[in-house]
Amino acid sequence: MDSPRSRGRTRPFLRRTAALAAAALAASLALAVPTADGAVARGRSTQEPGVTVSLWEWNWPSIARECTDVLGPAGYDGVQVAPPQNSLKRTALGNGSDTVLHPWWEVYQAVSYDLTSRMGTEAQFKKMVKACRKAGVKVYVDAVINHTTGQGSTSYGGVDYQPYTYAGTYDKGDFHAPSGECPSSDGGIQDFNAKAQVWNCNLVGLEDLRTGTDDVQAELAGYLNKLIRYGVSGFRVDAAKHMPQRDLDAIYARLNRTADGVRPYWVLEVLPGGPGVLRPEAYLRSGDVLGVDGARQMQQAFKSYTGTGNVGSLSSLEVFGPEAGLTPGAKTLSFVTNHDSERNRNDYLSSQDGPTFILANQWLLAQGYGSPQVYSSFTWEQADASPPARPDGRVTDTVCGQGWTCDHRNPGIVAMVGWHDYVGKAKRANFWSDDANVVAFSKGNRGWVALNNGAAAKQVRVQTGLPGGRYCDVVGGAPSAGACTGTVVTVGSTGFATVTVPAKGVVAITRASRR
Ligand code: LM2
Ligand code: CA
Repeated sequence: MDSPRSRGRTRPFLRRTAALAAAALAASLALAVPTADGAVARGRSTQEPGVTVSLWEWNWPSIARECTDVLGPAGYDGVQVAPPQNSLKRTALGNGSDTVLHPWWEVYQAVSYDLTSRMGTEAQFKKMVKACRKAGVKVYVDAVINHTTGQGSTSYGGVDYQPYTYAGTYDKGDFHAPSGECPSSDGGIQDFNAKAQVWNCNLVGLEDLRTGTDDVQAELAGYLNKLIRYGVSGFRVDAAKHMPQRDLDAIYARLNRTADGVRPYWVLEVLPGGPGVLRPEAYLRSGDVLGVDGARQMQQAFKSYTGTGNVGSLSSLEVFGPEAGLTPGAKTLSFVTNHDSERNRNDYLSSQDGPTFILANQWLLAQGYGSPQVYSSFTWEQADASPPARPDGRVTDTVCGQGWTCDHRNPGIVAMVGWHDYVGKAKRANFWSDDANVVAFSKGNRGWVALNNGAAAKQVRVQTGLPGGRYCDVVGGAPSAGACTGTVVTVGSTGFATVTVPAKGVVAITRASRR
């Protein structure tokens, strides 16, 4: 099959021309665009992140290595990393059920914007970004900009703090609650349908920044621009639902272009639920959004035959996207799970679902809805558990299979990253299903795929949309020296093929895997 990099990458001799073209494109996007509420947002990058992987809470040296050794060669376009800013470091256990000194969520409590964190030092972060970019992998940062901390007084960066007082960064006037701008009785969010509370009160006690002020916006933009200077390409905006659109737009407008000369990617975490201005759809003007509802629908479809009592089937995903009530693909970062949803196993799939989880990721890559993101992190039993770490909380190097999941390395997923890249935005056609566990479809005349979420192999006879010939399955095998290492799919002169799709498996071919 064609090099999976052929789309996402520029060969070295093309880089200069590409950079010039990018700069021209960037200039054309620099026009100020007035928005509905009168604010002025600077134009956005039209870049989509392609296929990314979230290496959540991997330390920086491990991510650097992974970019070079695995992500670049496998054809991943980008990597999302955990919040790199200085954070809370707990010094004692709380009461009762609190048995984890350094829970994973310490990193979601921002203390300052120095980059000394559980994942490494500022120098290690910079090195990691450099190594990833060199491997052709862009870096996206989880940006905690809605709040600071809700507990503690000690941080990984050694900076001490007190409630609403962070020397050199913020004081009381920089927060909503002490400024009298949170309308709830206890300073927390009591009503998740009331925008003044959702935006201005303390989410689970986390001190809520006055993101509408010039001072706070300058501080946050300073942080994000530092990351951009280090080579970062964009941001997953944590708790974006807890900031008004106009604040997000104002912060975004202050951001510089990335090393590629384009506006940074900007994807907002806006959980579904809540009326009007609190809906994900209401944030599309301000950025892309996380595809949380899509992840939920995938769980319902994939879990139906595993005995958990859920209804639905793989064939129910024939309709997926806006027609199924989801946000538009071009504005969505799609995923099967993330660090929050994997802790909600009743509603979302996770690595613990084994082959079903792998297959769901393969399906998302095949379907091509949104910009798909694969997720690899650490294994846990307790929801609060720390990633593998030293006693002082600093995360240790990743060893796949030893406390770390690494599903992005699964050969079946890697193969579908290549297939996704090869078929590009070609339209889905020839959709076929058995009304239960098996679906098949083509993408334009670029490729064809079949997926089986059942417990038994199934033989299907379907239209592939491809010219007659012998094709190598690129998932169970690959083309090699004029032959196939795995299954051969024989397509007849009318485009039909008879194919056996393995249980919990995939068969995929492309124009380029024809022999
Ligand atoms: C997010 N998106 O909007 C993250 O994806 C999610 O993982 C974060 O919550 C949340 N927003 C805030 O950034 C996690 C975790 C919480 C944890 C917070 C802050 O799910 O449980 O809250 O990070 O570390 C913890 C305690 C909670 C306590 C709070 C403040 O679990 O009991 O609230 O700290 O001290 C009293
Ligand atoms: Ca807020």
